[in-house]
Amino acid sequence: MESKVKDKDSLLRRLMEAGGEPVSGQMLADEAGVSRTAIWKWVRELEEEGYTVRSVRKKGYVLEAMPDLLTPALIRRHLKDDPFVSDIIHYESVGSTMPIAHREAQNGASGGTVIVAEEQTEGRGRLARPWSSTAGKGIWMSVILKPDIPPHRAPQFTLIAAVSICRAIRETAGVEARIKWPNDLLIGGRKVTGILTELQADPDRVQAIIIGIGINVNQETEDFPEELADIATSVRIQSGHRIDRAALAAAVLRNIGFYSKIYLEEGFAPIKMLWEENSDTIGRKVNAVMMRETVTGTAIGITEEGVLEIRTEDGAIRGIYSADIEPAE
Ligand code: BT5
Repeated sequence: MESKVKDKDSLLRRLMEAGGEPVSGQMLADEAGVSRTAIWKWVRELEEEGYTVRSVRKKGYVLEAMPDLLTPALIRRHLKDDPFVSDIIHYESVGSTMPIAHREAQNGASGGTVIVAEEQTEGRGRLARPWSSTAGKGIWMSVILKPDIPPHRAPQFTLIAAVSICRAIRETAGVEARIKWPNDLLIGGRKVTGILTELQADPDRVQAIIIGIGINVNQETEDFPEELADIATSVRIQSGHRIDRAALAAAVLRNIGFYSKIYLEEGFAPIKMLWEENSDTIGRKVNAVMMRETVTGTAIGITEEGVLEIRTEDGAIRGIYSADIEPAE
């Protein structure tokens, strides 16, 4: 069904739905119950937001080009009727999307709320490590989930997110990312995505899970700061073409919705299987570097709890809850 025009955003949706065909200004005005001048003003506002709208004499308005932004309208265009995303809150520039998502979750935002920014000035990884979030080049977002699960199952959502992002990158860009336990995605051995899962919980119940997702999308090599030059990559560098960030963000969200549902209905087994299939860690000899010790051995799998299992030289199996994984010689 066509969107009914009542304001600037619904006008935009209507022009998008027209798929390049002109839509008459008079018809839009009648439908919205406003003057043709009011429609023209909304068109001007859209142009200020970066849309190109052509006015074809006697025929009406045609949407010719869309800006490269992660606004709700541009992401939703690719989500269609997908039920997972309840709200998208878009910022031009923020310190980090994480504290904003925590605040929204506490203030009653529902599961499926997404905070997304074009730029982060204080993006962060685990242990407060910095996360480079160049303006307009990546997807920097936090997804709020409110599943009814006990807190010890929350880390599994990092794995759900990893599987979802792999599939989204494959669908959108046609390249294969591999998962490096627990929270990195690599392409060609370089980091393309980092995931940061945080929790609001009572002792026995999760209040909210915040999944922070950073995906390098359209950076060129020279866009990365020097310290990342040898370790980071982007989907664009690896696929050889520019990527529609809004389409990729939508694919990530759709897949997170899809796999969360499978997980909540069928348990962790299907996720574990997909995760192991996409894993860069399983079967490799690794050093798991932790605060107090380093465990060396072969990564043999993950447990139901998302714990990495390593078989050490003496044949013992060690469960690793949190570590940085390096290749071992
Ligand atoms: C992570 O931490 O990989 C989690 C990153 C999560 C970022 C998202 S963006 C949206 C949301 N808002 C935030 O503020 N954060 C989340 P960790 O495993 O600790 O890795 C951090 C390390 O990755 C750094 O120490 C750098 O070595 C490297 N790094 C930093 N920026 C990078 C980038 N853009 N691409 C690849 N590697 C990067």
